[in-house]
Amino acid sequence: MNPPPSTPVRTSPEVADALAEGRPVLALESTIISHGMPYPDNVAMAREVEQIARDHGVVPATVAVLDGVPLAGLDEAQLELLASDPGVRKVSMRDLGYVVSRGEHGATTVAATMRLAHLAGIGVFTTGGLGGVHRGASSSYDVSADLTELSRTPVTVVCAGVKSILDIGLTLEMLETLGVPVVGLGAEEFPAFYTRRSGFSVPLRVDSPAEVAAMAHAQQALGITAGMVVANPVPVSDEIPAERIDAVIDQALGDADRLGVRGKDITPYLLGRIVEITGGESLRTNVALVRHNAHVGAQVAAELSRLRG
Ligand code: PSU
Ligand code: MN
Repeated sequence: MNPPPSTPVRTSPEVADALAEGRPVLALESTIISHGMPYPDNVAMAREVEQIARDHGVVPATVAVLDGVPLAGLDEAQLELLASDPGVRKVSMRDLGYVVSRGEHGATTVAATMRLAHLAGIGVFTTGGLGGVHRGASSSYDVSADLTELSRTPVTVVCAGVKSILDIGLTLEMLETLGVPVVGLGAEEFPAFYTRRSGFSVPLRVDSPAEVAAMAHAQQALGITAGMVVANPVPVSDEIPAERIDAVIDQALGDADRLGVRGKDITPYLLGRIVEITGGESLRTNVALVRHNAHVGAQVAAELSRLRG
C-alpha cells in the first residue's frame, strides 16, 4: 500500500492510512527546520507542532526530500537529520528535480511543500511565514516562488503573515494579481510575523477555522486551482512591538547588504541575524507563532475532512 502507485510522494504508513480513510492530515514544511531556526530549537519545534496536530486528532505530515525521495510523514531520525545536517539543501520549486535526480537531501520551502503535499493528496499546510516580494525587488527581481506556487496549487497555507524583511504591500498586491485569496483569521490588519501590526488591511476576514475550510471547499467546487493564505496573527502575549522589530530588521538588512547576501540565502541569513540581534527573543516569538498556526491548521484540516467526507 505504500507508496501509493499514483503519487511520486512516499507517504509514511500513518499518513497513507489516514489519507486512504479520509481522516485529516496536516502538512508541515522543512525549510523552517533546516534553514529557519538554530539546532536544537528547530527539532524541538518540529516535534512539538507534530504533537499539536495529534492532539487535535490530525495526522502530521512533515514534508522533505531525503536521499532523493519526496516524503510526507517523517520519523524521529529523519527530523533529527533535517535539523542537524548542514548538507541539507534549501529546495524550492526549481530545485526539486535536481535533488530528486541526484539522490540528495532537501528541506522544502512553502512552494515545494505545497506541491508535494498536493501530490500526496493533502490540502492543508501550516508554517511560520511565507516568502514574498523582497524590498528592493524593482531592481533585484527577488520574488519568492512561494507566490507563484500559491497561484497554481490548491493547498491552504496557515501562516503568521510575512515579515517586514519583505515588501508587505507589494506581496499583497502580487497575491491579488495571482488570484490568491488572503484571509485574516479574526483580524482586520494583515500581520507581520513577529508583530500583529503591518499597517496593511487584510483583504478578507474570517473568524473561524470552519469558515476557512468552507472557503477552500468552495474554491475546489469552483474549479479554482489557486491555494489560499490564512494569516493568523501571533498571539498578543508573544508579539514583539512593531517599532522594535522594525529597527532590528533594518539593521539585519543593512548587514546583508554589506555582506552581499542575496538570492536563496537572503531569508535564512536574515532570520539568523535577527535571532542574534534580539538575543533569542525573535526565536521564542517564531516558535510561539508556529505553535499557534499548528493549532489553527489542524482545526482547518479537521473541518475540511468533515466537509469532504
Ligand atoms: N519565512 C520565515 N521562515 C522561513 C522561511 C520564510 O519566517 O523558514 C522560508 C520558507 O521555507 C519560505 C522560504 O518558503 O523561506 C522562502 O524563501 P525564498 O524567498 O528563497 O523563496
Ligand atoms: Mn528569492
